[in-house]
Amino acid sequence: MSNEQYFPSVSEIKYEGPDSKNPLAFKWYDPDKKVGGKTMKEHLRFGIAYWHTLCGAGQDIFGSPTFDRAWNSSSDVKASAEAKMHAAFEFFQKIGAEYYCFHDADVIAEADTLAESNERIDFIADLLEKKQQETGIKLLWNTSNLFSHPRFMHGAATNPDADVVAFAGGKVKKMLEVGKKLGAENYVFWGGREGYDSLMNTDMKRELDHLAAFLSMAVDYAKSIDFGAQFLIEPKAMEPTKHQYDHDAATCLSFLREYNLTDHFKLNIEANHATLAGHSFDHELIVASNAGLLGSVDANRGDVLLGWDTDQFAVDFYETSRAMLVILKQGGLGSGGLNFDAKLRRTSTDIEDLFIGHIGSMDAFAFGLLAADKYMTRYDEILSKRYQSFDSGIGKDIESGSADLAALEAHATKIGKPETISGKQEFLENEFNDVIVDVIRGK
Ligand code: XLS
Ligand code: CA
Ligand code: CA
Repeated sequence: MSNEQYFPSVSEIKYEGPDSKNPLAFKWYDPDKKVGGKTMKEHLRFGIAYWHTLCGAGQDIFGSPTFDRAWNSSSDVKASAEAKMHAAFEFFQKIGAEYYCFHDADVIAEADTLAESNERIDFIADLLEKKQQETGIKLLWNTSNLFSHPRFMHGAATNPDADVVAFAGGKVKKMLEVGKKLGAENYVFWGGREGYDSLMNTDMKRELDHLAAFLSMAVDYAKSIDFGAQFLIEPKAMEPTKHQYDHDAATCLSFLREYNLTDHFKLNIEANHATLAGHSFDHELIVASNAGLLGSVDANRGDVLLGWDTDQFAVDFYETSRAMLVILKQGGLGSGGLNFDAKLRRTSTDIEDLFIGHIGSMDAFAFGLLAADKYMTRYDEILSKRYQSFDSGIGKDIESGSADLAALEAHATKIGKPETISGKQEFLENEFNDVIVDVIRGK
């Protein structure tokens, strides 16, 4: 089975440039092209999400699966995990992604007991290790699914039943070991069902204490097995619970600070989760980045009219350019990357559509990188000019902490009335559009 081609109609995706009309070619993502001293590949560190790309079957809450995937045809647990893995690596290689990400339950079906699930995980982890060695493809991050099984219906780390918390802990322990074995560069904690629907049955304070205790145990265990991956919390405002505890970047930062966890965790910012929280993607990125804690990105988008977690492929050049501006400004994502936590619409049923979706997003982020790189100097100039009154005089005293209210009063009395200064928002928006047009024109 290992040499079977699951995507026979598609060969390795190549860069053909913006004039190409080939839907199975990159128009902007030119992996070895240098942008500001690094190649596009080094900047973007693309990762493929196993759960959507390999496990997604096109079902939604109103309808059954619509995708017919050859690797999902076996009813034998191990045989189907192996087939899915071969399809996965064929896809990763053909699309040219350096990284992938998975939950334990994505790579092999869970069993009823922890012991049996772990035995299954060991089986597939050995095969994944071999595949990684054969192909050079690396693990951006792994994680544990603590939300799909009915046992987690009241949460995992915040479950009111300590037995379930223990079960969740056992699963995380195993996945930390797997992360170490497979050289994961990060480990993600997305808060699945950590949140609540009603305060009638929820002791929020106690649940948050439990969440912090759980995460501290994970930090300690990773240390004890010498697993050096960067830990990441992934904010999300709602879905599946009404109020997720990891609501947005600011809420996560406050939680990490309250429980002294900022030395061990950074944030994994997802575009669609930003919009669920009522924020823009670049807002969430910059909140995390300002704290020095922007670790990685789940690259996707929502839909303004639908308002739920649609996990669509990001294709809006304006939005990816804004996002890449924040990422470039902080000097890149370090051990993080851009993971396509994105799925096809259930009506996009062709096998080629899987490639087309990823190609579009890879191009959109590559384009964003070019636009952000082009705009960076101007952006720095705009911001430094706007705040230049803090570079000397009273502004400098305010920033250094040497001013007091009496000094402010004396200054205000002396100047009489501050000048009216335009924020120039429309001018800057138009200018940013000009940059986008310049990149399109190859200028
Ligand atoms: C769900 C999340 C999830 C995490 C990983 O909404 O995006 O897929 O990224 O558990
Ligand atoms: Ca995500
Ligand atoms: Ca999502």
